Amino acid sequence: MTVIEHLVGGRWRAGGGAAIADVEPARPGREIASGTAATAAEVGDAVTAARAAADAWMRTPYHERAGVLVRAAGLVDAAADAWGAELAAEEGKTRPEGVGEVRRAAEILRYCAGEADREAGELYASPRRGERILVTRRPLGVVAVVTPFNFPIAIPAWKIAPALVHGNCVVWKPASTVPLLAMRLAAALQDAGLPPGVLNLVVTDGRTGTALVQHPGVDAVTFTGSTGVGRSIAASCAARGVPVQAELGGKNAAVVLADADLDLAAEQVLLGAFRSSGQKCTATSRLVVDARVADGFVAEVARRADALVVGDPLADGVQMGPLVTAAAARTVTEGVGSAVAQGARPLTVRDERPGGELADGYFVPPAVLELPTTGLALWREELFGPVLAVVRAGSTAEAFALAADTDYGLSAAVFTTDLGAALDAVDALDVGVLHVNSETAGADPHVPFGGARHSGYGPKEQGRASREFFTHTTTVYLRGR
Ligand code: UN1
Repeated sequence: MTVIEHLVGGRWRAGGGAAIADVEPARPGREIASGTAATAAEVGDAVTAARAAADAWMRTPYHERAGVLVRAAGLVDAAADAWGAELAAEEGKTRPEGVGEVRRAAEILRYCAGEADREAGELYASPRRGERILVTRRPLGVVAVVTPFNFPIAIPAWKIAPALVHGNCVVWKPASTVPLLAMRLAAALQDAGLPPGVLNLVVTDGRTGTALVQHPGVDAVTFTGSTGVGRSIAASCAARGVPVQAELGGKNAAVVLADADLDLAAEQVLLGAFRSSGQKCTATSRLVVDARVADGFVAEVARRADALVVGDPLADGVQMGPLVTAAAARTVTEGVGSAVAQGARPLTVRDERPGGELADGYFVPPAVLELPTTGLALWREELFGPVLAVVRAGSTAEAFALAADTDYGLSAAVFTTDLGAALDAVDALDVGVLHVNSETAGADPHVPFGGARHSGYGPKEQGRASREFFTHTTTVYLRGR
């Protein structure tokens, strides 16, 4: 069995903290890895190691830093099948999703390596003779990277790769439920030639994670997770005066208009709502359907949800695995129960869970429920599971108003064959990511990703947007003599 270790100053070592067990959510009796958590003092060692490495790394040419990412991408790609299976075992998403995510991490590493070849600043004219004004970029220093369980390698890659290529050092705290994939990515970067201390990995609980984000040696924090935790991290960063980027929750709507290709819409809504068991901040958790097509469309979505193959994420043909922990499964089950008690009408009928060796797994059946009003918590609060809340709209304008009826603003999807309606959606929906005729989830590495209002705080991630967070500018008034 794999031993969970921490990477500090280029050396792998055991932690001095409490025991941690990495179990399969499909078979919680089976441990994949075990070890001991990092203590606050060890987190401090990691920050010290990062600080010690910072000056040399920031002076390393962009192309040398990028070379490490390119070599790491090759190692990650070569291991995609093996690590994808480990990811599926550890996190619970299906094996094809796990393998796809590992390949996506490699693609992100490669995209970020390309930063070395992209423009590195701006040049302005000067109002004075003999002068130009140059805006150049500098790294921030030591960045704390705090990542969630649901994308154990892709989200870390899209935070760590831009941090590194732009010349920062990193101390990374992954969710303690997914230490194995964290170790795999850190080892790939180390094997690709990253100097000691440039990337440090500490696996620990949230309380010790707080010691990381509040450490005086940390110059910036990037976080993905719940809105509550993200806001408290943002507040503590503001109190210390350090930049923070927080990628938070979502309550994302798919809007199906009367003229939509309904077969395509049903397929995409299913993917958005139930892939990764709905455990994505970009998952489709609300469905707004034009009343004229609602009866048939909603029945079809529920029929397909009931037909999903739920089971061992490693088995061929399985379409949905378990949730990540017993607590997550309980929260989702209770959320559905209280919605039903408040008048929500279940449209899916299945409620059995896999048996046999999966009987103790954290499985929750996919659920589609029609709501009597939008006053229910199921309409407003992120549940982070395979649950789709449906309402009907009397017109396109009402459909957009219902989709916009949320404090969140991460992603949305609109299904229509009318270009005018699609363009109206762009104006009507205050979201960071809008999909026209595709599901609400998904993010390409070369374009900005992130949400509005309760869904995010600070600069966007990915694409060139990541440079906004991982560097700051020096304006150089450059006069020859
Ligand atoms: C995706 O939709 O593929 O935590 C990425 C999340 C998001 C990433 C979603 N930050 O689910």
